[in-house]
Amino acid sequence: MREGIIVKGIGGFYSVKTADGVYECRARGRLRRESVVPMVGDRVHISLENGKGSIEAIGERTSMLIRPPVANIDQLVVVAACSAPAPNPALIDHFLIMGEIIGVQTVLCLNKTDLDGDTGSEIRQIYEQAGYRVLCTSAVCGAGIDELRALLKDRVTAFAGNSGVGKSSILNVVDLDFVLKTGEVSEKIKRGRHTTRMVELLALGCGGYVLDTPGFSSFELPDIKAEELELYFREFSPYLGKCRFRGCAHVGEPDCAVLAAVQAGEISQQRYDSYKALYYDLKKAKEW
Ligand SMILES: Nc1nc2c(ncn2[C@@H]2O[C@H](COP(=O)(O)OP(=O)(O)OP(=O)(O)O)[C@@H](O)[C@H]2O)c(=O)[nH]1
Ligand SMILES: [Mg+2]
Ligand SMILES: [Zn+2]
Repeated sequence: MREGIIVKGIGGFYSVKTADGVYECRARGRLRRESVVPMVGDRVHISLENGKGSIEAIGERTSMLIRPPVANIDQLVVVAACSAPAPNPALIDHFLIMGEIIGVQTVLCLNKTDLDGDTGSEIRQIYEQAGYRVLCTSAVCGAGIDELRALLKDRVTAFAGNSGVGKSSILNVVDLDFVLKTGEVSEKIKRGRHTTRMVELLALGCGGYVLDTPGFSSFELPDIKAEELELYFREFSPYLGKCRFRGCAHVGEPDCAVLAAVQAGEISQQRYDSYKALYYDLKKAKEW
């Protein structure tokens, strides 16, 4: 019996990386009968017989993403570009909320600092104030790449962010053995599709794995209640329970502690606006 991690899965075949190489495996009938479907990221035990590998057991999952389907991520890096495409705060917040929901360490990476450093500093300030670690990178001039590599070492990290922000480009400079496809933003918008498609964990030369998640140009709201949303804006936490009304939604009620913090500059106006927009979206989704 060998231990490994599923790095890729296509049509019932799984590539399992073990200490002595990658094996193509199928799931044992027993697993299928128990309707346990192996996922990329699963820690598994495999057996080998006549060169054919079988997944015998799947370890308990510590985290799970549904789209893209991947298990046991221990870190999420949300990538945004300082320019081309312009940063989209609503989308950044959406990905950060996903990180809060699945409960993994989440870091914001502002790429393309070579194009517009000022926008980078502004956004950095907003998200550092909100309590996130922010890295500023450039796949072109190499800024911030050493810091990013240190962050990825020995961890399993998913990269998320809209199409064209440079996820694949950054990974290609983090690990020079990577040859991920990258594309021109304008070309992609024209053809209306993403450069990155397959769900695959890539082993880093320095240790650890990364998942180059395909970009999202539009997104679905996470499956949460509007009333829960306050829990996923981490900088709101010191103020929760301090509003005049129990069950205050922080969208304009009198004596709201969250709104007071916004007015005092302790919570960024942009994050608050993002909260309100998402709150109303979630409310509406529920009514439907
Ligand atoms: N100036 C500059 N351009 C960059 C940088 N990083 C990436 N690019 C360019 O941005 C474009 C998109 O980069 P990709 O790496 O394909 O973006 P992606 O996030 O992987 O996109 P999807 O795979 O579609 O989700 C390419 O033309 C890159 O050369 C950067 O730091 N600075
Ligand atoms: Mg890509
Ligand atoms: Zn309130």
